[in-house]
Amino acid sequence: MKLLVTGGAGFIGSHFIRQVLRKYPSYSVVNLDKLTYAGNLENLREVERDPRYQFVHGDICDRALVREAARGSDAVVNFAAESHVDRSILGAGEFLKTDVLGTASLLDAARELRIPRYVQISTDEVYGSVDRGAVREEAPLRPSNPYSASKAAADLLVSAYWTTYRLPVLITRSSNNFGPNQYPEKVIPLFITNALEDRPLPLYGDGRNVRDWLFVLDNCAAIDLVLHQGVPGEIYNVGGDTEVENIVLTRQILRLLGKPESLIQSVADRPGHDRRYALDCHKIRAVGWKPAHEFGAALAETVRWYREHEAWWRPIKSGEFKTYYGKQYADR
Ligand code: NAD
Ligand code: TDX
Repeated sequence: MKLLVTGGAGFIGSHFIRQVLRKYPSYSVVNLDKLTYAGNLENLREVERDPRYQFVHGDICDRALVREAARGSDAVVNFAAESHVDRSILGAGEFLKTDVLGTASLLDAARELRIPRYVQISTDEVYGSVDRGAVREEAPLRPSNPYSASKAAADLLVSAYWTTYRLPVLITRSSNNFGPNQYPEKVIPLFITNALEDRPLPLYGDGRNVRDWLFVLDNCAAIDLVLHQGVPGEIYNVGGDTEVENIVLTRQILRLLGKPESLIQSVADRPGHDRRYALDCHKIRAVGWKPAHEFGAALAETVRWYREHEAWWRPIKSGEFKTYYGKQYADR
């Protein structure tokens, strides 16, 4: 099988590429990535000399390039996105371009080239905040912030290409991923690396918002399953079955690092902050997937990885990164 993976230099995409090349000796992967601030070819060192792997530097909005990169592919797996909620609150422009128009460009290429499978990597955030219970795939989309609105728009477009053209599309909507190689703007790597530097951990609002945590390798296994066994036109929720309040998560990280709770700094809440996400995952469980990693052990492994890979995250947390947080968040 020949795969076109987009956004493969980011957090989840790079794990997915490494997992696929390890598991399927006969597969090849073309990775099309723009290398935005979140893209990092360090994440792909393990495979960069593998003759089955090819990197193409470019934008999924570039329709001519996408068509060239996709030619001959058996499937497209689209991870490429602007992915951070706080950045989308500062400005939605890039989110609309990449998440919506970029998805449209990939769908048109898949349609034109008659690619037999298209997998869209989406998120639990498209359902908006879930007060009680858990949402199924048919639930209405009620995104709360520009990021989730752009992802919801992309999902609707993907589904429309099934309804209108019978393009064989599949969508996965996962809960919050964590693990090695996650850009340290997301809460778990931000808090681990801040704590390692004895810097404050900026906890939004009352710290009681709930996220359902999923280890990145479990998400990659779910995407693999949907790619191979999913039913075209269908959407699959992928949750970690581990709901944790942010304050509990924060204390757990500090405990793992042996750092004091005095590092916790309450800051103003994120505007439009979703209180809770919760997915009903019966559908993908019926296909044969469930998370294989226990949250506590996976969090400890993640903490260990950041402790042992300062050379990966220290350069990221200097320069532009510092300015971004210094100006926009820590000091507000
Ligand atoms: P990430 O921000 O770490 O990586 C995104 C990648 O996409 C980067 O390599 C970046 O360079 C690339 N990219 C951005 N714009 C591009 C463009 N226009 N053309 C080509 N490449 C471009 O993101 P992630 O956390 O790995 O998330 C991957 C996907 O999974 C996203 O679609 C995201 O919405 C979704 N998702 C993420 C989570 C999570 O918790 N991280 C949860 C659910 C869904
Ligand atoms: O500094 C912080 N302080 C804080 O309290 C940050 C960055 C976050 N938080 C809170 C906000 C959320 O309740 O932690 C929680 C998690 O925040 P993020 O890591 O920014 O993730 P979230 O907003 O939940 O979105 C994530 O999950 C769904 C990913 O970034 C998305 O790409 C994915 O679609």
